This record gives sequence, structure tokens and C-alpha cells, in this order.
Amino acid sequence: MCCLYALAARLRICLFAISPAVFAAETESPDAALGFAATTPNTTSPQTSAPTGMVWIPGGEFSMGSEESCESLCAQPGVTRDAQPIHRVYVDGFWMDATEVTNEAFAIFVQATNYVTVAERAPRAEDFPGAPPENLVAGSIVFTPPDRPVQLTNHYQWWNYCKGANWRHPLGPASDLKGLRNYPVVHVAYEDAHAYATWAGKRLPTEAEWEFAARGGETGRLYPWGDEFAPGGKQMANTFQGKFPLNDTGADRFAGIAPVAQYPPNAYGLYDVSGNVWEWCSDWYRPDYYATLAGAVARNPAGPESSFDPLEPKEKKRVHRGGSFLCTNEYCTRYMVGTRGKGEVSSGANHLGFRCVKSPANK
Ligand SMILES: [Ca+2]
Ligand SMILES: [Ca+2]
Repeated sequence: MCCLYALAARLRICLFAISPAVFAAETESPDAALGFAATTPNTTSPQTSAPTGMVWIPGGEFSMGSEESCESLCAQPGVTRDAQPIHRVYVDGFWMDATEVTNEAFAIFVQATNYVTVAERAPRAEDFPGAPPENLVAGSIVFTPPDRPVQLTNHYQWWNYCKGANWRHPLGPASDLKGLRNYPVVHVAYEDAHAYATWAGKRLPTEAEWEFAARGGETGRLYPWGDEFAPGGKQMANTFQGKFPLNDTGADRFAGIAPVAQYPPNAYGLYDVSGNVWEWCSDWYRPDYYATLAGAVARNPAGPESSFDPLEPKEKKRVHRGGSFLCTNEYCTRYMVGTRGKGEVSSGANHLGFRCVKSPANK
């Protein structure tokens, strides 16, 4: 089991560490003080009706990123540092899936194409030289709450590489999709999400498109619905309540993952852009990317040329957005709309999914 665990660390588990302050000095910029300027959505409408399950995002110009003051909303440091400086961005209009892609939708894709996800394939020995053959087993990462209080400095204490876990068996081989038709598909690697999107005649959103859409036309709000996490006591997203990672009380009605669209949509009609499952974006991840865009309006930015995460410099990572049912103000407050996540491209987990976009001209 120890060896399996070690392989898992190389395979996938290492991907959900939060980002501490190691690169703060690299990303600080005077521009961060400029803050948010008004969002100016485009006024043009699409010439065709909405594709099934998608809503129109008009695009336009907006301020992207997160203010350093939001650090106070998370008990762990660093939640905003890779989301600075706040900078001005323009994106064209596009269609976006109103919800995270569901198990039902993904099953239709798999049935039509016989697609096999990364988590269903045994890791190849040539990709992991030196790994004992018995450890080259197909599987994925499953959140497993520890049975006693733990320090939040070591995420291995609540992530477990589970043989046989994949989108069909989200909690391991003994689990299945009964009753989960309308839940987000999980355990999808980047190439799985990309394959689905291509099959569907869609694509994955850029990070800028994702944030423009999630903000719903608002300017500089903390959350897709406003600045108060639970306005009037009303829970607006599926996150984690209670003592992380021990006990999710489910005070927001769901302990763990929820079916899609159980909370109010944002102003553009998007459900669960905050919480439930993280969502893949097409951009490579770099914590200093925003600094390269500051000072002008970035038009349809598509991310840096390559990936670089100082925490794990050898891993190729793309951006995740929106946080998940595991996000909490004790550890990872990345349900805040301007904050960023990241993940190694071949790695899925049971809190990571995606949604797709489509440009009117099929860009
Ligand atoms: Ca919850
Ligand atoms: Ca989500």
C-alpha cells in the first residue's frame, strides 16, 4: 500500500495542494492597487437560437482577478496571490453550458465513441520508470476524510489513490452511477474533457471566458451572486461546512457532491460556477500570467505558452476554476469568483469536472 501511495503521489495526488506564499514576491505589482473597473458587456446578440443546454454570454470588457484583501477570507495564506494583478480583459461573446457536464451527458459520449478515460487506463511502465508493476493500476483520486483531526499542511491525509475509481465508479469499484444521472461527471483528466467537448462540437473555455461568464456582468464581486457568501442566510453554492476535512455538516443541503443546478443561477443563467466541482479551463497554468497582461486590455487571452507551477515545476498543469464541494474558508476559499486553481493534465479526482463553451462562428 505504501508503494501504491508513492506511485499515486507521482501520478495524481500531488495536484491539489494549495499555493502558499512562495511566489508572492514574483507576482506583486503596483497595478493590483488599481482594483476593479466597470464591466461593459457587449450588446450584440447571437444570430441563432441557443444550443440545447447552453446560455449566451455576451462577452465584453471586464476586470479580471482577485484583490489581496480577500486573503482575510481564507484561513490558509495564498488564495489570491496567483490571481493578481487585477487587469483589464476583453472576450468575444460565446455560448456556455448552463451546468457542469453530467454523468448522463458523458455516458452518451462514451456510448457513441467507446472512449476510455485516463483513469480507466493502466499507467504505462515507460511513463513511471522504476515503479513496481503491481502498482501500475488504473484508478483515480478520491477524497477520504481522516478519522481524527489533522494539520492542514499535508493533503495526503485526505486524498487517496483508489484503484478502480473512475467516472463510472466515482468512490471506487464498489460504487456506481445509480441515482447519479444528473450529477457532474468526475474523474475526468484534461484530455477526457477535451475529447468530450470536441465530440460535442464545443470546446473548453479559456480562463478569461470562464471568469467573464461566472461574474455574470457584475463588477468585482466576491461571488457570482454578490459580496455576501450566504445572503440572508441563504446558501448559494455547494461548498463544505464544518471542520475540514473531518466532517462536512452539509448545512448547504449537500454533504459532498450535489446534482447540478440545485442553487440559484447567476445573472447569465449559469449554475454552480461557484462550488460543486472544479471545472477545467483550456489555459496552461502559471501563477505570474496576469502580470504579463497588466497595463493594457488583453483581448481574448488564451493563457501562457506553457505551464509552470513553482510548487511542482515538472508537472504540466492547466487551470481549474470555481472551487468544489470541498472548499471551505478554513482551507481553500476558491469559490470566490476571481481566484484560480490548477491541476496536472492527466489527473482527475472526485471533485473535478468541466463545462463547455461554443463560439457562434465555431471559433
Ligand atoms: Ca455542501
Ligand atoms: Ca463548478
